Amino acid sequence: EQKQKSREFDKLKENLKLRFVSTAHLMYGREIKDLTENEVYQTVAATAKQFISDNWIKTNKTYAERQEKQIYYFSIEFLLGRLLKSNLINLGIEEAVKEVLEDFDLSLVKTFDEEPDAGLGNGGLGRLAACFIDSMAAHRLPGHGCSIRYQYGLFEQKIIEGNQVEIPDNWLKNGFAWEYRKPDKAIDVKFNGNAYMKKMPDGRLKLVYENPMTVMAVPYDVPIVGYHNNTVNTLRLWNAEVNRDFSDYGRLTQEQMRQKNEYRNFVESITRYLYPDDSTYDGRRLRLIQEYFFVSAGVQSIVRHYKKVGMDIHDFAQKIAIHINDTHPALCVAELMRILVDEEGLEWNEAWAITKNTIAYTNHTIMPEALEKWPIDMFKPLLPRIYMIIDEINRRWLIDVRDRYPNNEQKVHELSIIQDGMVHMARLSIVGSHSVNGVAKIHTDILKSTTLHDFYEYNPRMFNNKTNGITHRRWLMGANPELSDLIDATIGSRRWHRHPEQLDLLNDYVEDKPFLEKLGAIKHLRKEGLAKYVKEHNGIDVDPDSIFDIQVKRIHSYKRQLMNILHIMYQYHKLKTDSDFDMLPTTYFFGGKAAPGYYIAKETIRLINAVADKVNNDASIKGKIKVVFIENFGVSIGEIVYPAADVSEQISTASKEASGTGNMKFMMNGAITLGTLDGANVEIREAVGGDANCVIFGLKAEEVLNYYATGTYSAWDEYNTNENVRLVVNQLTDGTYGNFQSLSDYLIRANDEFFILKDFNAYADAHVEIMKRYQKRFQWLKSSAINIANSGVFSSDRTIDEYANEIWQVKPVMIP
Ligand code: 26R
Repeated sequence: EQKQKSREFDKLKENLKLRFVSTAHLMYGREIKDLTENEVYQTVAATAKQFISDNWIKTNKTYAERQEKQIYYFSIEFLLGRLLKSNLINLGIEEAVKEVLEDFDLSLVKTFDEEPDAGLGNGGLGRLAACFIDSMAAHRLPGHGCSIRYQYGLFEQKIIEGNQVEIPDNWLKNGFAWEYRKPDKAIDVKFNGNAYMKKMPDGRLKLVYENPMTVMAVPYDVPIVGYHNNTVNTLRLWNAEVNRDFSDYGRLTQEQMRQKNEYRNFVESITRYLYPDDSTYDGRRLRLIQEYFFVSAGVQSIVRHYKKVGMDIHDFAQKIAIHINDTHPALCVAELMRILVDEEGLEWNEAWAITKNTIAYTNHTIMPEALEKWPIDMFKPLLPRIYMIIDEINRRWLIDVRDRYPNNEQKVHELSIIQDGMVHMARLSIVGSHSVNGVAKIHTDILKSTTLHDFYEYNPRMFNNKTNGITHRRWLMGANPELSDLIDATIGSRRWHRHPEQLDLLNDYVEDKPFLEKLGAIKHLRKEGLAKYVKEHNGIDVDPDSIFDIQVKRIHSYKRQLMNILHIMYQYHKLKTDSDFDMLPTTYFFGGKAAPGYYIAKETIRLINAVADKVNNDASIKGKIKVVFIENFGVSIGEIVYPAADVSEQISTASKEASGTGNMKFMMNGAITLGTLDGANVEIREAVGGDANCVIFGLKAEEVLNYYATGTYSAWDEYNTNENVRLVVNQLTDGTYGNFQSLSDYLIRANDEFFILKDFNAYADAHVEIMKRYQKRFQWLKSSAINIANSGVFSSDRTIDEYANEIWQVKPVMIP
């Protein structure tokens, strides 16, 4: 059998080699040895595509012929990162490609680095969408993504003199190797103009939509490759382009020319930029235009394809599931109604039943500033027909509400989709769907009891939880191949690659000394790797024998990077002034982008760099503390960072982090969580068997919510009664690190919205606990192993199975 396998492998290599050479000839007219590194990358990608396309065609054919139910996951962000390595892993040809390249004296790892990240997302929400499409394909589910082809992804972050500077992310400059433009599948999307109902001679009302502005949506399809299973699904990214008849320039007046240019500028602006805010609504109309643009194009193309394969519009909800990732695609509700009523001629009631049964909604945040609402004054002129439909949806909905709660206008106020001059997108999403879910148990509970309480009371049965997950193929097998190999060898099986819950077989080895030694050695190796990266990119020397304590995520007040750096200031002060104080050498890493207009977040970055500058250059502390800000954190840098962590900082104010997914990436790579009882941390603690294998501290969600409700927290009192807090807050303005009046004011004058001062001592104690544990090497490694062994439930494969069974009602489809 072994022989047979190696013969097949040699055949595969031979095949790859031939294709590799001929692809280089075809694309560049050159020999392999004369290709630039980027051309090598493009050639390898194009070679891989040849292995993908047969299965892509077969997959689409199977779905269409068998009229299988399809899932469409609408998300305004897909944070894919690089695709070459994950595609090779999923195709099962990574090793063969590596060896073929070696035969040409080329390195596959170097080739991977040539690929720019597809950074079409801000953070957690966008990365979740990317993990989900990977898992849907892995589980043979007919699930596709729908989004926008931004010309510029999330900005590139540079740190200049300690400050964040934003550079446009021109990720398409060398082309995107994985996309297929499909101009013949373009769709018209209409904005502006006048919409009204006109009475016809026979007395019936007919819709009139005059003078709309039409934008052409052109799809770019990206194949999403299943893991060793022939399934290739589609991520469809829409690009905005000028109308088909645009280049007709015959005989135009000056005014017509001007209008034409204005139109072109407008169209080209629609898909130019990804919005770089991770939580604050800045009221920009272009965002709403983006939302309707990709929703309308996406839903129209679904219906068109649905009819083309010969299915009956009345069965739509049995054959199609549309999932909306947060409220950004909420207009799916109104757009599907528009198509069913205006274009397919269905009665309102039937169209409404189909719409509700088709659509499901996930909420990702309780942060009030992130709950989308649009002023009617902006909405109605831009989307006149869609506004009419939402108005009608709301009129009918409020009849039900008043029926249910007679004489209770308070309820009407809370539940109305259109209220106080605003269109509320979360309310539209809930009313127009059959399922609402949160992304971790505690988050779902908070939605039910506070944020969405009135909707929960109205219809409790539609609320459910789906705890997030991450793809273990990228975040363990891809990012940490040494650990992956060790797991295979230890449990003597690779079944966990396909069934990640079987990682729990490792539980039998968590006290096995030789295994733990190897685990420790791999962690050390990965720490050396990160140290090397930091040396190259930051010029800072860090010691791989120090504790690697890491917080990487978007910079946001509620995530409390500020608490982390204040605590480092405290430790540094103790080292300098208290001869009884000692600590284990620790390297603190930070990474993450701040929204360009988010002043406090940017000041936090500036403080981290000011502290780094002082502490890293103070020889008197003998390297006990190092602080590193990793520039431009994103998916690919994450693949270097997560495997190198000893300690995973998950310190959001309890109740605020809906789930977190970085916490899962760290855990799966053997880091110990230092965190609050927030988001999925709660379930991580459960999974590792409680406090022995993670360190939990701080206020509970209930306490936090209680403080908000009663308004009884005083940062000023905390400052006056807590000397540690007083010390570090004073240092913000006394010149120790420069002037950070901004942050001092944020904490004291603005009353420390996220309880940094309140949780400060508990956080310091948690660090003491971490150091105590780290000194017992065997115990520490055992904890690390227990974290890995119990991380299987946080694979997005598990999450996706739950969505498939409990929300979408879809089954896997075998592709021959
Ligand atoms: C309205 C608009 C400006 C906007 C608001 C909020 C755009 C983007 C967001 C980002 C939010 C929705 C987000 O990313 N939430 C994160 O979702 C992750 C995946 O579920 C969670 O793990 C994470 O806790 C949550 O903050």
